[in-house]
This record gives sequence, structure tokens and C-alpha cells, in this order.
Amino acid sequence: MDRRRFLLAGSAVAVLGASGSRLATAAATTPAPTSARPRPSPQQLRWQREELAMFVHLTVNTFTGKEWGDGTESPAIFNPRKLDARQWARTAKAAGFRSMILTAKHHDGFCLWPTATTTHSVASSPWKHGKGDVVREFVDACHAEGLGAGLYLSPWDRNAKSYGTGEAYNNFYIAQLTELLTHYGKIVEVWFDGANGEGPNGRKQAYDWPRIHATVRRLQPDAIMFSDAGPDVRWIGDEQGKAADTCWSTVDPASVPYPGYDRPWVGDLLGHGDPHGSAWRPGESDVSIRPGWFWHADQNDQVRTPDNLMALYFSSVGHNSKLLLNVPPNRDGLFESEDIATLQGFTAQREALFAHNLLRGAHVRASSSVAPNLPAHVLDADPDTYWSAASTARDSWLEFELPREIEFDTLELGEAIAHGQNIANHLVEHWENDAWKPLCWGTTIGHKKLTRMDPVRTRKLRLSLEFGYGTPQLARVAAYRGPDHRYGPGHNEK
Ligand code: FUL
Repeated sequence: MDRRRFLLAGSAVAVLGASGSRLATAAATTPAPTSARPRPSPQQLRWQREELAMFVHLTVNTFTGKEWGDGTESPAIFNPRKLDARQWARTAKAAGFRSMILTAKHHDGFCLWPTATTTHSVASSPWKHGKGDVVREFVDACHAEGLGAGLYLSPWDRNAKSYGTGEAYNNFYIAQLTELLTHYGKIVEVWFDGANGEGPNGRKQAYDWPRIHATVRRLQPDAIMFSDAGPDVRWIGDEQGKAADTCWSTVDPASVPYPGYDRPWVGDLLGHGDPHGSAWRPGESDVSIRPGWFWHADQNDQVRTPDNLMALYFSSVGHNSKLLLNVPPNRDGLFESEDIATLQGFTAQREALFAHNLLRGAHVRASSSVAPNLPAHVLDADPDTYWSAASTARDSWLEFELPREIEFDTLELGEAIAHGQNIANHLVEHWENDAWKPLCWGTTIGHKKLTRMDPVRTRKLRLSLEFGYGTPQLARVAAYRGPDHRYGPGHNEK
């Protein structure tokens, strides 16, 4: 927590007293709500509510031990003999992941499907005597397990002869995209990597983003497009699963105009977003369960621990982002038992921690509310029911009074993001020795804000939404009691 802001928030409590009535007069002088604040599309809302997606990195690198192939690898080395995409999808589903994204082509240019655009593909490999199609097996497995299927198609291609030539490569890339988006059924996300290096001829490519985006919209209108610059969801700015404490789902589209746009301050913009931004473009946190994105034999003992995955969940999903966790198949084409075990531990910990909202049964009062969006709706688990303050309010409070004392160490807050993200600052206090005591202060909330703290015992809790850019509207307030240990680092903690 930012100490300075906490003290500011704390002094406000002292000045304004404990009654809560302080906010009633403020509402009358605040400006009328603007209806112009951005809201998510139904596709973006579905995307964010999934919370967990699994990345699957597989290519010739799995067999060479490299992280970035240079495009000269022979397809003869690609032979994941026991490849079982159902094993990947079953593992993801059991761990609560709702979609998966496969590297159909990484920077080395090797295509995991039998494309007509190049011979640098599975069709030239010994795997299934050149008759296999990893993309087909992957998409079918996702659908069989009820998961969304997404595809990564690296714009940077270190094998394609036409790379760096402009139009010719753009045509080649669009042809690959078209195959992927027309031959395999529904695709929920298309992942455009920002890495843009030189091709085999030493030249860089200028990508035709307007045409690429239009192709996706035309062929898969419901698919979410990811890149640093969106257009639907943005990169969170690091590959460590850490979204900023202050994380807006809105951005100014001009600040990161195209994927790979590289300025020293871009990381901050991507991480924080912009409360005044005109585009709804929430952040995705991609990170690997191992040090590398691809499987390497010597990293089997460096798989993150369940505790570390919990820490990632708090710093990504719990900071209004989505966690895209990479689990790379080995040379047999299977997830390793180490990765599966740690995912099972992660799931068990999440299920145990979030099983019971200890605030259920509390009597809830609010500074104002608008029927039918009444205060008690924040206690149910339905993200579509919510409490709304009066439309002119910019600051508000909710008070929870419980029939008996509870002990908790984890707080969950959630805005009703279907209606936008508005809250800039919030303060949580608990009732102790006949007075309100500050417990934690934070900035944005968004889809989910998770905060861990030392265990607290109380019968009353107060949440003050200190400033909103629009009407404060909350879908969720919950308190939980976790295990006594902190979610600590795993081997791969950076
Ligand atoms: C990066 C790539 O260069 C890595 O190899 C990996 O695919 C990661 C998800 O994105 O930009």
C-alpha cells in the first residue's frame, strides 16, 4: 500500500468522523453522470469474467531447447510422438481455466497446421507421417472440454522469404490467418505478439494492421484480438503476471497506436491504463509456469509452486487483469506431471480460500442506492446483480454489520464492469474498540480487486469509495480467511 495516500485517507476519516453521513451532502454538488464513459463489449466482458486462460507454447524450439528459433530449423526435428491435446484441455478445465491459446506459429515460422502457404510446417515433419494437424487436435480438444480455443500467429516470421518485403508478406500473413480462422470453427482469441525483428533477409516488416484486424472481424466477429495496442485487449506490460496496483481497463488508443510500439514509458501506460481513456481495452497478464515459454528438460525442477500461482492470481486477476498462464508440452507433446501437480495445488488453494464469503448474512447499508440495485446485491456471487449509488454520486460508502464477529485476511471487491469502471480510490475500515480503524486503502477496483492482510476480527466493516469518475456501482464485496502462511515465491519468482 502507498503509505502517503493511506495517511491522507486516514486523516480524512478523522476529520469526517464515523457516522458515514459525511457523504450525503457531497452528492448534491457533484456533476451529473456522463453516459460517455466506455463500457466493455459482450465479448470483452465474457473474456474478463473467464479470469484464467492457458497459453500453450509448442514448436521446433521444444526440440532444439531454444526460446526463439531462427527459422533455419528442419521440420524433421518436430515429432511429439504421444501428443494428446485432450490431456492439455482436461488439465486446463480441471484447474478452472476457461480457454486456451496455442502458438500456431512462433517467430521461427514453423506452422503447426498443414498450411498451403509454406512447406515449413507439420506436413514436412515425421509426426504422423506428415498427415497431422496440431491446430485441429487442439481446437477439437478445447471444444470437447467446453473450453474456448484461441490462436497465436506470430507476425514476426524468421523463415518466410517474403518477410520484410511489405505487401508480399502481408498477403502471406493474411492467407495464414484466413486458413486458421476458417478451417477450425469458433476461435475466441487471436494473439498478436509485439516482437518485430528482422527476417532472413535482414529486413523488418511493416505490418498491415488495419487489414489484419478487418480480416479477424470479418471471419470471426466474436474473437477478441490481443496485442500491446489491442484493439480489444492490451498487454499488461510485463511477462511476470503482475498488473499494476492501479489498473484501469480504459486506455487512450493514441498512446500505444500499434503493436510493438516501443517507448520507455509504454510499460506504465499499458500497466495502469488511463481513467480518461476513450477505449475499453483491459489488460492481459501473460506469464509462464516455468522460466521459459517452451519446454526445456532442465526446467522440470523449476516449475512454479501452487503458492506462487496464488501470488500470480492475486497480482493479475486480483488487479483487474486476466491471467494467461503458459504451460508448455514436452517433446512427447504432453504436459509434464510437475506442471499438472502444481496446477492441481493451485486449484485446491483457490477453492478453499474463496469457498465462503464471510460477509454473507451481514446487514448492508449504503450512502445511497437506486432500486432494484440495492446494497445487499454485493454479497451474492452473481456478477450481473449489483448495488448502484445515486446517479449523481461520486463518492459513497457501504457498511456491513454482522450478527457475530468474523475473522478474515482477504478482501475481494468488484465493480459492476458491464456498466464501466469508475472508482479511483477506496478505503476499508473495521470497527474496533468503538471506533472505525483504517484497514487498507487502495486505488482502482475494476472486475476484481483482491487484498491480503493480517487476520482481522470484527463485526463491522466500512468501505468508502472516495472518488469515482462516474456513479459507483459494485457487484461484489467479500471477505475470506486463508491459510496462515503468505502466498510466497516459487522457483521462478522474479
Ligand atoms: C513474446 C515472445 O517473444 C515469446 O517467445 C513468447 O511467445 C511471449 C508470449 O511473447 O513476445
